[in-house]
Amino acid sequence: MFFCKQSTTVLFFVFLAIFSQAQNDLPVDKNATAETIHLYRNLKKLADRGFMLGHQDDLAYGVGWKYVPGRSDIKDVTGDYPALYGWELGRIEIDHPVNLDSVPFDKMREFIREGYERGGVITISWHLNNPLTGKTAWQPSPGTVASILPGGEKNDLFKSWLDKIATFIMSLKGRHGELIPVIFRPFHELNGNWFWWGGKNCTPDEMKQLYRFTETYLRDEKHVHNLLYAYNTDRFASKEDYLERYPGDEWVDIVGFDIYQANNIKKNEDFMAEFDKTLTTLENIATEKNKIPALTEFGYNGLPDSSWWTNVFLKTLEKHKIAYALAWRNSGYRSQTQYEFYVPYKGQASANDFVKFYNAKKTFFQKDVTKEKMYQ
Ligand code: BMA
Repeated sequence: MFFCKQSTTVLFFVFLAIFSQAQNDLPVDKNATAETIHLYRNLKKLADRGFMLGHQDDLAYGVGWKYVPGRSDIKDVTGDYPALYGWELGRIEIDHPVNLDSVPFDKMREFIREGYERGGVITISWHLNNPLTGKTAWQPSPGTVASILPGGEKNDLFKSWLDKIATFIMSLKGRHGELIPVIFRPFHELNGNWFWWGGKNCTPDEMKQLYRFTETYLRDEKHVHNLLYAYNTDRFASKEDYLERYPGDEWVDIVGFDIYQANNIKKNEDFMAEFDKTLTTLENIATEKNKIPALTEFGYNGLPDSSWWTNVFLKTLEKHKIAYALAWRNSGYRSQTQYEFYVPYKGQASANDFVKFYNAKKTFFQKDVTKEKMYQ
């Protein structure tokens, strides 16, 4: 009897400890809104069972169509929407009414609300112009990052750009007036050399400072509390390589990377080996740091391999634990040889296989994620 009582007491404290640990597991913004905290915790739980499939600009356009209410290439193929919606804020900083991929910001706000109301999750990237030169994100210039840090000649300009980001993010509201949580992934692919903020275009320390400055400014000056922050590299070689520009555990909720397969079916094996290795490293980092692992962008442009979804992508991913995978945009055909799409449209070579991928146990699309109630 005595033993029973004792073990019941022990069990009680074990449960209490587990419960309070879960309750203490907060995003890096300790004042995040209730919905944002729920999203953070639910993303972690979901990753134990599978991953959400996302698509950039899914509701805005697809291959051969633009702005058809309710349409989505993923829905045309599977009958269901993606679970995650990617959107892009490039050019909001220069007060353009449309982003760099021609999506009007007013329409984007409506699409974001639509996806959220269906229970979907929102992630946002920002290919912001070069603040030092006024050129695009892809035109680096020495000293750009240093120029926007405090004390730099463009710090005020950069802050005015962040003001615009804050205004947009805080204009995203659900039916009850609540702020819509957003996974923000600023300065993505930050180990590559193609963006002004990336790779050799600044020092690791400058990047860390920029990440922390951006977050502090949005959170503490602008009082934005509906963001989860994703740290987002491109492909990487090792844990050290991945963490070279990492701003620190207190600045990051989600750890992710972007990866694209080169257009060559014969290269499937090479891609799978690299993808597998990179995912393992990412998972180890996420576990060690108690962060959410994610595939922040992926794609195989043109999808020439009819069984790529199950034979290459899912085959590799199902061995791993990530919360979501975001496919890049379906901007369509510019000519027969110039095209850009990363999910199939109706009739495309990989469409049947994508339906198999949709039906797989580990993949979450809109109907699955609605049931998950990510914001409660
Ligand atoms: C790139 C391409 C471009 C696009 C940019 C920003 O990968 O899709 O066409 O402008 O992303 O969204």
